[in-house]
Amino acid sequence: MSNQEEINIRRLSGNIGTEITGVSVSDDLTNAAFDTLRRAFNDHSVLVFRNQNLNPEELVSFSRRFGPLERHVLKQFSHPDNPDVFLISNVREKGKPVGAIRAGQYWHSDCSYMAKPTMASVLHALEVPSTGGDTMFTSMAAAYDELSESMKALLSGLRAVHDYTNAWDVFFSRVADRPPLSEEERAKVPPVEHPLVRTHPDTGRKVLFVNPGFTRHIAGLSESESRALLGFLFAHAQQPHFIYRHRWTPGDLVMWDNRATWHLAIADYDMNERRHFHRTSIAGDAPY
Ligand SMILES: O=C(O)CCC(=O)C(=O)O
Repeated sequence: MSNQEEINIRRLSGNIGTEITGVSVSDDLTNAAFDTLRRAFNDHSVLVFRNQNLNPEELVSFSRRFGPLERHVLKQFSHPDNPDVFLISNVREKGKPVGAIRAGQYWHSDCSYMAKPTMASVLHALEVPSTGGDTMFTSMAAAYDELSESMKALLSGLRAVHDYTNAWDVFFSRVADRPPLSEEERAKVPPVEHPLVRTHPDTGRKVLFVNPGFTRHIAGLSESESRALLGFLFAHAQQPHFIYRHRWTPGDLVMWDNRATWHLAIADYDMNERRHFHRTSIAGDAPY
């Protein structure tokens, strides 16, 4: 049993991320301990736990404390024994990838292309390359806060279109190992519109809610206006002082708030070395 008194919280950078020690997430967490984690999650957007020895069921039951889970549209990459666990992996068996290969090698917020985007994602590292393969996280709440009042006024009330197939246009079309979505998969993820600035339902903070991976354009603007404004916002949010960069060790468990962050998996490792992760996704609400 992990309880509240043992939990230590250490911030990892000025605007985002905190490391939690004194908790084994496979334990039966007391309500008070869980409340401490939830508060840290809302305050810092990214939680890092080290040395977590978890099987898929334990990962699922920890994740469920935060809310109901959802399953990814790419069903073929579910864990064979537990469909709530999604495999992020470059491992191949009989020539075929066992998990989503090159997942998230571009800035994005998970499933922003759904009417109710994923609230949080939990990623557990099982095998990591000897060098590289870090994941970066950026705070979209801090990025919003730093905009001028005039820019905030311009953005207020705008809506943006998010589309999963945009990731193929901006990224996957350049790599050989991720086939396009099937017609059936496409039909499950039609483009959706969300407010460009959303209010975080738990903290009340305003957050920029567009991302390079899945945001196609800003509704009501011309193509060139939309490109220019998104280009500015994308560059703004990638400034180093908004970012925490996580260097993985096997056993790390990192969870992030997709309502308030983007992340990017850095593709600088030797693809012959195994990088194999388990992920769960906690369902979210429609942004407002
Ligand atoms: O592999 C990673 O580091 C992150 C993958 C990713 O983008 C995701 O799980 O959403």
